Amino acid sequence: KDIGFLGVPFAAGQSRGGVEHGPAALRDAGIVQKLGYMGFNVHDYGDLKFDHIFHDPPDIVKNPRSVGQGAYQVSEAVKDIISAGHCGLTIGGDHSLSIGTVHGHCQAEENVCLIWVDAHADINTPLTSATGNVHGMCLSFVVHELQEYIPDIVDFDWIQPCISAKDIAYIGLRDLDPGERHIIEKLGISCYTTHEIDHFGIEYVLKKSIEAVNPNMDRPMHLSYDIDSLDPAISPSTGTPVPGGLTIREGMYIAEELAQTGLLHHIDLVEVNPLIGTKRDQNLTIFTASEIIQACFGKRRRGNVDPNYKLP
Ligand code: DIR
Ligand code: MN
Ligand code: MN
Ligand code: MN
Repeated sequence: KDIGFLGVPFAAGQSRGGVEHGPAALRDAGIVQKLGYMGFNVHDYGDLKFDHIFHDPPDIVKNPRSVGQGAYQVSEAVKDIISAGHCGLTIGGDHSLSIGTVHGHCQAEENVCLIWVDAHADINTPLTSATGNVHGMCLSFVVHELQEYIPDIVDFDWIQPCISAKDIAYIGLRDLDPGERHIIEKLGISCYTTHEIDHFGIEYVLKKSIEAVNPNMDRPMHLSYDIDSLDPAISPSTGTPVPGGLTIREGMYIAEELAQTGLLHHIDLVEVNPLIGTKRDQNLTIFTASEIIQACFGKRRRGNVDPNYKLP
């Protein structure tokens, strides 16, 4: 498959400036070229442009018009990328953009399942959220079982719920709000927190997570990778860091194993904020993100065989 690359310089789903510079930072680090060197044809769809919305007072969520309209643009773009037969790669931007990527992916093909790698569950409803930040609610808008709990919000009316609780597998969670814990429990969503990773090990956790959503390995998979799933020691430049995160080896293992399934049809890499921390923090976070992305597309720590290699 070719890669359809899309930058999403979007920040209205949370309250810290800078996350809109994530796509430029990863482009400057050469991510498009690196995927090219790996042998992929990369179709660069550019970075989305978002109109500044001058009048966007908070409703039950912050920046409702900006997020609602922005996520719609993302959805349309991802629908085109997947419909063109490419494997989608969206670089954020804050995680509210995944309302659009999941929605667009589900418009383009059926039976999508979702692996959500994050410190957070991002499944608050607008009414359970303590912050009003949509990046902590994105899943609630697309999950069928939660629709009766979602109030009307301006510019969110286009969203068609398209995912069921049984289609979601969480990995790496460690900061859950009470409403989120309740939802995960009540809907029976597959959830392996860092506690379970400590207990069982990443190999078991990943195997069980894949089995939970894709037991017959016949469904297209959507991977939503929040950089804050990783430990702040290796990804400090993010808006809501949580201590005790995935090691780089656990993060790489998840990416490498999912790549080997051959079923990843779309990948989000979100919440890199290149304005947070020192220059070292920023470079480290961008490097980590770049390595994770390459691993998601098949780069392996053991090295990849080059069929054209000739011993000198
Ligand atoms: C918190 C934090 N649960 C909220 N969520 C974050 O705002 O709903 N998500 N940081 O990425
Ligand atoms: Mn092509
Ligand atoms: Mn997230
Ligand atoms: Mn997060």
